[in-house]
Amino acid sequence: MWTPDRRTFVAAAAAFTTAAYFSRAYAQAPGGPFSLAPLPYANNALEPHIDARTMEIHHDRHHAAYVTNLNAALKDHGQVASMPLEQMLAKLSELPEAIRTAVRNNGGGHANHTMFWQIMGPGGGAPQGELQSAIDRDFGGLAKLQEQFNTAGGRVFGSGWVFVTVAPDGKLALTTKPNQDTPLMESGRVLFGNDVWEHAYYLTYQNRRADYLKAWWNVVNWQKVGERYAAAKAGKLTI
Ligand code: MN3
Repeated sequence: MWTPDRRTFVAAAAAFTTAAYFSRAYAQAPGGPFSLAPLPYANNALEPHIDARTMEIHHDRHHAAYVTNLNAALKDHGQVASMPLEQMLAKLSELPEAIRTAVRNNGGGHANHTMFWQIMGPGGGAPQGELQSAIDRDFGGLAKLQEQFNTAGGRVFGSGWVFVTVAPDGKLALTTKPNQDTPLMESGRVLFGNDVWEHAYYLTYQNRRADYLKAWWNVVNWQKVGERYAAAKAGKLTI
């Protein structure tokens, strides 16, 4: 009979406790595997560029609805529900047809907004170090990136997003997606992006999307974008 020595036993017990903790945390999550994290700053932190009421409605209602609807879609699909979100989105075509559209719209919405809150903040700053070099190399500088990004964001017809993607080798590229689609659906990685759905700007800017796109650069958290750039190059960026 195999008898574990004390060290093995302690490690196994610790692993068991950790596993038990996580399965309990999962079981207690109301309604499913995904949850809405609070905004990492106050609703009014991005004023005057994005007003507090817009942030409140955008996070507490729009993003919350994506999470609720994603969990509801996954309710009877435990195997899909256990996948990390980025894998779920990369394998959309392999998911059961009954939940594919719901995962596309709500899983995409959850991933996009989770990224979006994270890459904004008061204080802004400027790109530094390797990120700054990559922007210079791939766009000819921050001003040119902003110009191309704003033009692309302005051209999104109806609702969608404008993104800067980052390849494993650090190469940056600009892309747009309709609705809640995301480069994650092609196994790409998003460095940062802006939401050009009307709900993101209408209270302050009404139909003036171009003004919103221009003002938005004041609330980009370049330190966080730099951290995402480093994580992407290390193969550790998820959503
Ligand atoms: Mn939105």
